Amino acid sequence: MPTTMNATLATTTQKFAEREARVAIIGMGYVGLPLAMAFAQAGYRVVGIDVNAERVAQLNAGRSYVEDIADATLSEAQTRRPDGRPGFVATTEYSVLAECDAVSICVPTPLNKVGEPDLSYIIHAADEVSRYLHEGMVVVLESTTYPGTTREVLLPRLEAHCPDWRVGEDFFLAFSPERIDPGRTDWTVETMPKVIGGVTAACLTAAKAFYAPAVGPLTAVSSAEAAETVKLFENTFRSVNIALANELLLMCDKLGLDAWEIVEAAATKPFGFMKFTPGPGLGGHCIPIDPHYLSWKLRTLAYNARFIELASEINTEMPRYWVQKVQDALNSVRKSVNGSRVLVLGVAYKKNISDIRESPALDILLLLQEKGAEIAYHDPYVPQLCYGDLQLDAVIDLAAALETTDCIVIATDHDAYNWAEIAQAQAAVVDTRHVISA
Ligand code: SAJ
Repeated sequence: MPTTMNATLATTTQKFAEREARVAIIGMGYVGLPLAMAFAQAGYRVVGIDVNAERVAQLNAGRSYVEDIADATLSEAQTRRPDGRPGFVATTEYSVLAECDAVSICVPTPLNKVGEPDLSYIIHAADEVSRYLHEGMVVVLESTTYPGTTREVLLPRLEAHCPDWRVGEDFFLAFSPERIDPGRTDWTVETMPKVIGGVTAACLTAAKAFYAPAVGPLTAVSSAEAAETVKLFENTFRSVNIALANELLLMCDKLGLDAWEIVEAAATKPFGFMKFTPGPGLGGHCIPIDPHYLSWKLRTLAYNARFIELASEINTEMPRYWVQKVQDALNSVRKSVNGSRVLVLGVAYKKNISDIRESPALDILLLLQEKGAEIAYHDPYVPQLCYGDLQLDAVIDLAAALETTDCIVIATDHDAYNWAEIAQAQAAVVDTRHVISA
């Protein structure tokens, strides 16, 4: 009945407007915790749900494990509110959802061993939410996923517990992609423009009312599928352009040109160009993964997303390209890789962070190890490597290591490095970031 629907929607939006709402975030990671802090800052009562009891205990003890969230920010969110009600609290208990007016799902969406979407985290969260779904509740999925997930995977699970309820009338469901970039300070969750799309128009209205007080300017799109696709397009754009920069490097090898010189000069064009640089390959938990969610979905629709596949092929080939450069560099001083000491500088997937997920430096180390090199690494942010066959402690005395190694591979251009000092070393240098030869 339209009046019933409007009454439910009106009640829900009113709660957000008056900051009377209690909201939950599932997944206290690098996306969920900053979002929880933004909701608390906006005046909501916030509860963070995570399956990891240790993380929950750390948060409740006022200790943040997310680099972008200071303990002080966490403690501020935890202080008792002006109305005397407790501020942010973390828990492993999903039952708290019974008293929450809204929930954001910020759980991982990795690829499985055969490179297909792994929705197990989303499905677990959806099943828990559905157990506590109640009238007027707003559910927003933030996890990066293929177009259709919100409507085809989440919605049926939410409806399973309340079969006679209707989405957009009795409860509301939307998708809003996360744009958290760990370490970035110029754009934060509170200022970042955010895209949002509802399963129905009423869902969009409810989700916007939920998010508007806490995040940057909202851009509404026509559906949850559109919002899911926006995120994948954003990150596919990066993967394809990074691959183009890497292929420029391969082409410049054949042409006898310096690819970085070409990129820098092209970047002087004040319009119609966006700078990307060649590198060791494609690391991180977003760019190497997200495009495959899009290409996987299109394969189910009998379409081959060729740009995505080609970009992945070129980007994943780069570690092998750079190991060949090591081989060439050692060969030029009549040494073989087998038995030579090779020092890799930087194993994080990009500079000035500690995250090694999908880092191409790890592939370079593994390939060198396979060829018999005596490998070592240094990274001011990563004291120890436990990654499959790579069980290594970082070298401590970099100066000494530089003097005794046969070849240096610059894999991550952390600002902490003194490149002039490194350039003085006797060893051959393979510079995947063009910081020495700059
Ligand atoms: N890379 C290159 N050449 C480039 C740019 C990047 O080789 O020109 C490499 C990086 O070293 C890294 C990988 O590609 O290994 C990914 O780099 P990235 O700059 O895309 O860093 P990410 O993975 O942290 O991407 C995040 C994304 N943020 C979100 O998904 C919310 C991405 O959308 C951002 O644009 C990006 O940060 C950013 O701009 O820093």
